[in-house]
Amino acid sequence: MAPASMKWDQNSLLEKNFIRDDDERPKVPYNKFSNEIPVISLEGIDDLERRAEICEKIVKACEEWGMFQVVDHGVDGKLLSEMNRLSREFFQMPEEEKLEFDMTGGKKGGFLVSSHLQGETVQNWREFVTYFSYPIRARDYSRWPNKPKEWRAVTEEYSEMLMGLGCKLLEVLSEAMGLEKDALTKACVDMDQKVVVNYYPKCPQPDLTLGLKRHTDPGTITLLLQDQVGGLQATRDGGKTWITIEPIEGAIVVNLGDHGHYLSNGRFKNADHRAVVNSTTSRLSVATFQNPAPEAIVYPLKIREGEKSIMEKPITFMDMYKKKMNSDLELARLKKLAKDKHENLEKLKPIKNIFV
Ligand SMILES: O=C(O)CCC(=O)C(=O)O
Repeated sequence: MAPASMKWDQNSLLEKNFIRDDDERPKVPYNKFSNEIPVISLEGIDDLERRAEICEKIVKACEEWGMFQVVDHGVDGKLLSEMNRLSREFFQMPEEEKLEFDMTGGKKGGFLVSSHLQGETVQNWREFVTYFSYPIRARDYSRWPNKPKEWRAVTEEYSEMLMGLGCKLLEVLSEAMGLEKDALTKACVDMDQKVVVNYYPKCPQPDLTLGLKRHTDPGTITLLLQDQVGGLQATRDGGKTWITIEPIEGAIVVNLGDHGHYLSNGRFKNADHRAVVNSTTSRLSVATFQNPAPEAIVYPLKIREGEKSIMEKPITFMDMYKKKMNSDLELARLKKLAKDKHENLEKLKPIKNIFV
C-alpha cells in the first residue's frame, strides 16, 4: 500500500507533520532571485592563461559561499534536457509503478517519499529517487529504475559526464591549495557517486514547510541540475538570511560539502542550503554527490602558515558521516522535546489560573 504521504494534498491545509517551526520557515520567495552566487564559464579551462582566471573566480566563490554555477562546462545541453525530461516522466508515473522501486527497509537505492531519515520529526515536502553510480564495480542495477524506457541509458551517460566535471573542478581546487592536481581526488581514494533526483510537488501552504530542510552535504563536491522554477536557497550567516539561486538554462550549480571543507582546513565553505516549495508549480532537481570512499581518511591536506587544524584528529569518511547523521537527529530530537515541553506548559496555564 502507498504511504499516506504520497497523496500530496495540494488543495487543503498542510498536515501537521510537514509544518516547520517559525525559525525554519522560508521568508524569501522561491522566485525572488539573487545574483550573489557567481556564474562562471569554464570555457578554455585547459588553456593556461584562461585557467588562472577561472581558478581565481572558483576559489573566491568557494571561500565566500562554497557555491557557484558553471556554464560552458562541457556537458551536452541535450543530455541535461533529457535527464530533466525523463526524471519528470518518472515522477508522473502512477504510484504503483514508482513503488516498484520502493527503497524503504534500508535498500540501497530506489524511490522514496519525504524524508528517509528515521527519527526525523518534520517531513520534507518531496519525493525522490536515488541510485549509486560509482564505483562502477559496486553498481546494483536492480536498484536503478528501468522506467521510463530510456532512463537507464541516459542516467549512465549523465553519471559519467558529471563524474568528469566533478574531478575537473577538484583539480582546480587542489591547485589553488598549492597541491598536485589530483590531490583532492586521491584523498577520496576511489570516488563514490550517488545521484538523487528530487521532485517537489505543488504545495498548498509553502510558507509553512520546506522541500528539503537546511543542510550541508557530507561529501566532497555536489553538482546540481535544477529546472527553471526556482527553490534552491543558500545562507552564509547561519540561517539568519537566505538568498534564492537563479535557475539558468544549461547551468550546473556546484556546492562544496563537509569533506571538501575539512580537506581545505575550512578555507572553502561547505555550502549551507535548503529547498523551498511553492503553490503554483512542482519542481525538479538532480543532485550528483561526489563522495570519498567510506574508508578514506578525512583530515586537512594543507594547513596554511599561522593556521591550526580545524580537526582534532583524522577519521574515516564513514565515521564522519555517521557522526553527522547522529548529531542532526539528536538536534532534531532535542528541538522537538523543547517544543513539546513548551506546548505542555501552555496547556497547563488555564488550569493554574483556577487556583490563583
Ligand atoms: O533541490 C534542491 O535545489 C536542493 C537539493 C539538495 O540540496 C540535495 O538533494 O541535497
